[in-house]
Amino acid sequence: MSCGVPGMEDAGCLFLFGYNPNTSHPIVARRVVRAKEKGAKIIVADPRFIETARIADLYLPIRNGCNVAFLNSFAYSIVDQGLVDYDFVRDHTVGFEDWWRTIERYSPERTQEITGIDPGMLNEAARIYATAEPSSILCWGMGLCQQVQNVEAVHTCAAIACITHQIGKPNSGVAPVRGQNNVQGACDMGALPNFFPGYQSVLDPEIKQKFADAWHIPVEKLSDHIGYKVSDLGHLIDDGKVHAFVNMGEDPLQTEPDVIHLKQQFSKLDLFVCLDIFMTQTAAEADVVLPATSWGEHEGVFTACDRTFQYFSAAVPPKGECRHDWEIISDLSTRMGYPMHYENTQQIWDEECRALWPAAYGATYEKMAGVGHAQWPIPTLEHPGSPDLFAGGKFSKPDGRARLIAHDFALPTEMPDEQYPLVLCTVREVGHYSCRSMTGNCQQLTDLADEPGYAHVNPEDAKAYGIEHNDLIWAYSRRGKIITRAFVDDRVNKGTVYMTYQWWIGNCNVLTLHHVDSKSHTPEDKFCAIQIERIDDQVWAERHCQELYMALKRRLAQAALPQDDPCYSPVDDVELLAQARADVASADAGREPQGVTPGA
Ligand SMILES: Nc1nc2c(c(=O)[nH]1)N[C@H]1C(S)=C(S)[C@@H](COP(=O)(O)OP(=O)(O)OC[C@H]3O[C@@H](n4cnc5c(=O)[nH]c(N)nc54)[C@H](O)[C@@H]3O)O[C@H]1N2
Ligand SMILES: Nc1nc2c(c(=O)[nH]1)N[C@H]1C(S)=C(S)[C@@H](COP(=O)(O)OP(=O)(O)OC[C@H]3O[C@@H](n4cnc5c(=O)[nH]c(N)nc54)[C@H](O)[C@@H]3O)O[C@H]1N2
Ligand SMILES: [Mo]
Repeated sequence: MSCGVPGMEDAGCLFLFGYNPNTSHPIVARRVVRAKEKGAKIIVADPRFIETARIADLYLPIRNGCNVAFLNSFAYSIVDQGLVDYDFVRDHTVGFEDWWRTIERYSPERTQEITGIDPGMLNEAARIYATAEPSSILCWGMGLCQQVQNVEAVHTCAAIACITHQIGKPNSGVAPVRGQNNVQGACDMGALPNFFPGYQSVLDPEIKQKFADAWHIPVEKLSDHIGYKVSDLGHLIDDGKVHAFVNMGEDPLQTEPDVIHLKQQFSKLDLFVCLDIFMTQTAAEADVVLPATSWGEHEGVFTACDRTFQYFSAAVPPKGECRHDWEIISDLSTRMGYPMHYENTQQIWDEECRALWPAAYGATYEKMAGVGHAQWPIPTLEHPGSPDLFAGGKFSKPDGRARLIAHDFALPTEMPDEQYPLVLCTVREVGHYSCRSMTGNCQQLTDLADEPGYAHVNPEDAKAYGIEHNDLIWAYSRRGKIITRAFVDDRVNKGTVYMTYQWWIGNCNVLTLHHVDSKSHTPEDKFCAIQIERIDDQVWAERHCQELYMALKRRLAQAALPQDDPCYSPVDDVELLAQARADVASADAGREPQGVTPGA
């Protein structure tokens, strides 16, 4: 983010593009409400009428999968209405003429058929955004990122901020609001295939030498190529390029697209190791599971989405065999031939981060003590930290100028057709978290909403398919078929079904397409083609869901037991399902099965 989260309150306009903070980031959502209270204009562009749309000054019901067409028109409208800050463009950017040669083909009238947005409304949004005082912030989330044209859309958002000079001054600019509490931190610390900590290229000879010296190894020991991305793992196993996989704090068999296929690919691994705090569906397939400590049992530093480092401390000591992730990594490294010894996290922070990344040097544990924090760039011990990344319009290219880059619009990869006439868009809901290992094992939260989860369907679509609220339905795509529960919802647009990706039984990632964009290799989770169908025998369907759920829980419980435990009995999925079926039948004897209570 070019700005800080607290400063969002003081912007004159917040434009939320494919981002649903009320559900995904309640702390940011609070800032949006405060900004509104202080007089900011709120614009929302989302195919769903999300909660923030209720307080928006302008809600743009954009169609699914057309972001680049929309953003190009938004940029066109800014130029067309004479809202460009040409002085800023001249002094701080490069490439305006070339950029305009693409953008000039996207008048709002021409894109209306693609985006569904009325040109008058689009012009008004562009005017509010470009003229807002003292600043505007363009926030985006997964509605932009999990699309085949995600990098293209980011380029256009950045260009829009530059041509209007809504960047490079306090509380302005671009806010890609990172997903989890420490996604930004994982990237900062070099958990990326192309960077060492601090976004320092793994291919730059000088940087390699610096890291080799710090790690006391010859520079030739450092790899001379960029690593692999997790979204490519399946093909890489198929191609014989990956034989072993150490998976740390992810549940790819729940959260990657096209999971049935991925599971087959994982079965070909020679060695599969998982570090997790729960027995997930992925961990259940592993050869070795290394139990890690949870957030309440360890301490360290997170980076928030706005580049703020925050220290957090442990509340309770680790239990049983659990060990800190950093200790497990150190031991793995030592046993693989590179001895790694750290006393504590502060030593790791000082030696691996502050000493090697100049922009983090001033972020000491002392500064972060208590509720303290440090926002990078923070190059010296005296530096106060930098809420505004591009202050004064100085950008990170060698010449200090931003590059304006435009792209033509392209359609999503799998468009609906006669056989699969609906779009599946996968999103989040407030009561459950990602793979659900954490929230799904919490009774209060499963009481709110539980398996098989929900598919949100527009009332007109529901009527056309003969589906009523709470009916169990089939949903299928070219990849697979699942059972789920219909949630008839007038906040979602006609023609698109919305599912959240955390349900184990109604798992939308059985349906999603494994297609990644060419630059960042992010899966196109927001768009694929599906079909739905009401299940005739609802009594059977309710029972079937309970059986599947019970069998899965048993399988995971078994997988968590050591093989010498008296309760351990290796059984296959077919046997487990038969057992679960018998249990559900006996529990049901003499009464009608109860449906799962839908969430509020
Ligand atoms: N409760 C809860 N909170 C979470 C999570 C969770 O699982 N549960 N997950 C965390 C993670 S990992 C992340 S990354 C963040 C993500 O948080 P968000 O970025 O808010 O993620 P989503 O809800 O997936 O998508 C945002 C919005 O994009 C819209 N959208 C879909 N398609 C399009 C499109 O074509 N164009 C536009 N303009 N919009 C579109 C959707 O309708 C949705 O409202 O949330 C984090 N917070
Ligand atoms: N269809 C669809 N799929 C999606 C998305 C979507 O919008 N639609 N969103 C994608 C996005 S943005 C994301 S970020 C991913 C998230 O996907 P995942 O990263 O797979 O999901 P999480 O629930 O975040 O997984 C965290 C895992 O880490 C474990 N864990 C928690 N704390 C610790 C710890 O301290 N140490 C260790 N070792 N383990 C720990 C948890 O038990 C859990 O199993 O899902 C992606 N998948
Ligand atoms: Mo995420």
